[in-house]
Amino acid sequence: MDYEILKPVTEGNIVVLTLSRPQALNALNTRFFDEMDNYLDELSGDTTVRALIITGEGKAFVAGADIAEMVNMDGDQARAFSRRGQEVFNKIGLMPFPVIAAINGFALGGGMELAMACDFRIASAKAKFGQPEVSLGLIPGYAGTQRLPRLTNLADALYLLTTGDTIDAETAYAMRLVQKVTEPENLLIEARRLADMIASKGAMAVKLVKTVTRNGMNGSFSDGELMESKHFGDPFGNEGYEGMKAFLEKRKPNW
Ligand code: CO8
Repeated sequence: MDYEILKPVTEGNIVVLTLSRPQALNALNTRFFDEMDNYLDELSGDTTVRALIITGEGKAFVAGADIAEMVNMDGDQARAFSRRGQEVFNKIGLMPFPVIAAINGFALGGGMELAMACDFRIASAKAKFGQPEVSLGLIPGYAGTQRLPRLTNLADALYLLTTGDTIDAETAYAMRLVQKVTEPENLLIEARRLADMIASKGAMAVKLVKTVTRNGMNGSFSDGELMESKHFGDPFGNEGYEGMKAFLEKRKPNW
């Protein structure tokens, strides 16, 4: 597939994916979801990749779903567009390596939902966050109502969802919506630092720990424990032996 909106650049074992539709502040349209769906499938099979950083070109990370496209939809089309977006964003959680949102500017509506679907959020001090759907007479459709209270808390989530208020990066940090706030010029450096730190660890262990932790959040504690024990055995006999042997031999692991 030819990509019009996605601009991926591979830097060693890290991919920086820039969403590039700056004339519409990177608003999410059908074309974006088709490209992202395809690209995530492509990337999940690439064993050389150890982390994905998603950022936006221009003054926005993403200013939401494409209002010009949505205005022509009926209820059923809107439901299908919502479901499609949820499916594509869920793929981010299934990627076998961490996905980091490097939020350079506006992350509104669907843009904040995209950021929340990632594993980590690093924000430029210039970033702005909000779920302004109610200002349009709408509600979020890409799981914002579900992820926001899980990442923050019920009252902060309901505040953002019912007022449509826009908050700055420091407020988002205080709500635990973002993990770090940086000067704009350091945004990609910090995202890269986090990606490199994770990329230096065992690939299989990182994949397993992401899967077990994410899946565990959706079930009971005891089911999560069982899943953890089951996967604890997986790295034995390969990557785990190398990591443990390296420790005992006082050397760096050769993954
Ligand atoms: N959709 C389409 N076009 C957009 C969007 C958008 N979400 N946001 C900005 N644009 C376009 C503008 O229309 C404008 O186009 P043009 O130059 O042709 O007039 C261009 O981008 C630049 O935008 P502005 O001139 O408005 O830039 P400003 O710096 O003045 O303002 C803002 C920046 C504050 C970000 C402003 O653009 C804004 O408020 N945008 C809309 C934000 C918003 O409401 N987002 C939520 C959308 S709804 C949503 O995301 C629901 C998700 C779930 C959908 C479920 C499926 C049904």
